[in-house]
Amino acid sequence: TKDENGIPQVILRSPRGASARVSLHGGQVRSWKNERNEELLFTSNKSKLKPPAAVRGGIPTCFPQFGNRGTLEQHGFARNRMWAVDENPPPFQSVDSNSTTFIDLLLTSSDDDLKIWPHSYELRLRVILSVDGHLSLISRVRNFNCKPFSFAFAHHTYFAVSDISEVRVEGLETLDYLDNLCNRERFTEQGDALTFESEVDRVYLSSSDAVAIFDHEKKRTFVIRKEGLPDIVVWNPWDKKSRAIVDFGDDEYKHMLCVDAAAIEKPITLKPGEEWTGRVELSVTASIQ
Ligand code: TA6
Repeated sequence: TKDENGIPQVILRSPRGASARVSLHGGQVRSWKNERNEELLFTSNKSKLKPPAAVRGGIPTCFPQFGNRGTLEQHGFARNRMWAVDENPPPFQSVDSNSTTFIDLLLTSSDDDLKIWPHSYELRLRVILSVDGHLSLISRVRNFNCKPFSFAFAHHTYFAVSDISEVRVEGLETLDYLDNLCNRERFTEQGDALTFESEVDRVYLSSSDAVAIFDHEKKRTFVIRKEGLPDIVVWNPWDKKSRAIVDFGDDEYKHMLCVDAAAIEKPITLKPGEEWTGRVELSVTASIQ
């Protein structure tokens, strides 16, 4: 189908009523709803929703760069390109196809992009919605070059929360992190859970456990499980930064939190013909707090 701007999109539905909406613009998950049709992802009311602008919300695919410390647009170009439906992808690792619905998308190097990032690649994304409404993203990057290339990667996930000051994140205890607010200096997390009372912009390193986001007011817990994506980005712009972001409402920071499965500290290097796979599974439960 097409969205309100005529952009092709695919809607996945689970038999119990959960759904996910994936846009070919950026290979971006734009919506993920639970069985009560509640929207679980945040999108700014001020976001422009059509190419070439980046959509400020949902789950942008950040490739081949994360952040804006590089030569490419913020978070790389993949999030701003039109992807294609991948009719016959090389077999993905086992996906239990009778208990899930999924869509395969593909982005390959374009002539224009080769001018700014001179590497031939195939980026494949499989978005999976399971029977019980879990959302999985499996990404694969293959090097079609004649020489190695390196890239950073993130599923930049904007979770919808009822009130950021009532949110707690667990699973990052004792990890080191790079603090974007202190020119990426390295610190160690001392707290026993992450709570929020000001801007946070960090890359937690080599987190292997699941990460849980407790939304106190909604009595809801998001759980993030991942493979092949060693880092976790945690970002809330708070009030001052929100005012500085043109397509972001001044008080929208209260209702969102980015927690991104990512590979940032150590970029991934692929030799010609090699392929990398990253996988993240998002689930949400009515939590007993
Ligand atoms: O660390 C996350 C981050 O790089 C923040 O510094 C902020 O720039 C944010 O991403 C911007 O993401 P957006 O989706 O708005 O481009």
